[in-house]
Order: sequence, then structure tokens, then C-alpha cells
Amino acid sequence: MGMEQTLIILKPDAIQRGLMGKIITRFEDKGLKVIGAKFMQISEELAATHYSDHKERPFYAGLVSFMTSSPVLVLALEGVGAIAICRSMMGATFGSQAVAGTIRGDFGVSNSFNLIHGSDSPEAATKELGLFFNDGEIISWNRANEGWVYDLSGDEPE
Ligand code: IDP
Ligand code: MG
Repeated sequence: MGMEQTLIILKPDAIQRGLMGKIITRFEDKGLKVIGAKFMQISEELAATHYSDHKERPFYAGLVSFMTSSPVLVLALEGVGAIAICRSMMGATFGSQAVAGTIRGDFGVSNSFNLIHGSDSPEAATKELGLFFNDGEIISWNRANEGWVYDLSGDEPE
């Protein structure tokens, strides 16, 4: 598993509902490190590229229109096993099914307005980080309390 980077998008509903701070706090509290952040308007073209796997799905047009309807906050997060950790913190895709304690479970009820995107594999993370961040926009920095977030006494953070 090891140290991973993942792409998170706080979707237009999260921004419109004023939930950015609460959601970021969950990731910070968990111990994930923010290594990139960008408040931006997603273009139709970028939404289409990002969701190209869903092109044939019945919800695709609505999804692209939702994702381009209002600004989003894009985050790059880093941590050991960050991809799976973020996916479990997000909860199931549909707000109606996501369990309490997850972001989607606690903050929403809708199946299409589900607040957050997170990369679902190392391959997706690499591709998506490249789509949303330019060179130099992901910053490697030393966290003062890293030695209390992870046990750093061995070869790998644990
Ligand atoms: P994920 O975001 O949990 O990875 P995916 O299946 O990859 O879920 O779908 C991408 C996004 O498409 C979802 O987050 C949601 O916004 C939207 N979506 C997925 N399935 C449906 C659906 O059946 N109706 C409406 N929107 C959907
Ligand atoms: Mg997905």
C-alpha cells in the first residue's frame, strides 16, 4: 500500500451548502495531509474527460451539468493508504444508502447530489491528479506533527 496521493472534489452541492470546512476538517482530523487545493469552475470538457468512463450511462448528461453548475474545491490528499481511506470516509455513492458516520451518510440524502468525488484506484488517482493539477500545484511539505500522526521509527511510516 504505502504512501498514496488521491484526488478529492468537493462538488457544487457541497460548496453551495457551505460544507467545505466541515468536510476538509474530517480529512485533517483523520491525519491526511493536504498537498494541493484549488477552487475552480470545471469546464464541460474537463467534466467529460474526468467522467469519460460513465459516458454511456443514463445519468451522464445530468452529471456533467451538475459538476459544471457551480464552482468546486479540488483537493490533493496524501497519506498511507489514502485512496481507500478517503473512499471509506466518503461512504456509498448514493446519499440515501451511505451509512451514518460517512461524509455522504451524514451530510446528504440525494443519489446524484452526493457532495464529493474521490479517486477509486492508484491508476485513477494518477490520472485525475494530472487532470486537475498543473506542475508545481502539488506541494510536498513537512508537517510539524508528522511523528505523532505516524510511527516513524521504522523504514516506512506506520
Ligand atoms: P462514485 O462517485 O461513488 O465513485 P460512480 O459510480 O463512479 O460513483 O459515479 C460517479 C458519479 O455519478 C456519482 O458520484 C454520482 O454523482 C453520479 N451517479 C452515479 N450513479 C448515479 C445514478 O444512478 N443517478 C444519478 N447520478 C449518479
Ligand atoms: Mg467513481
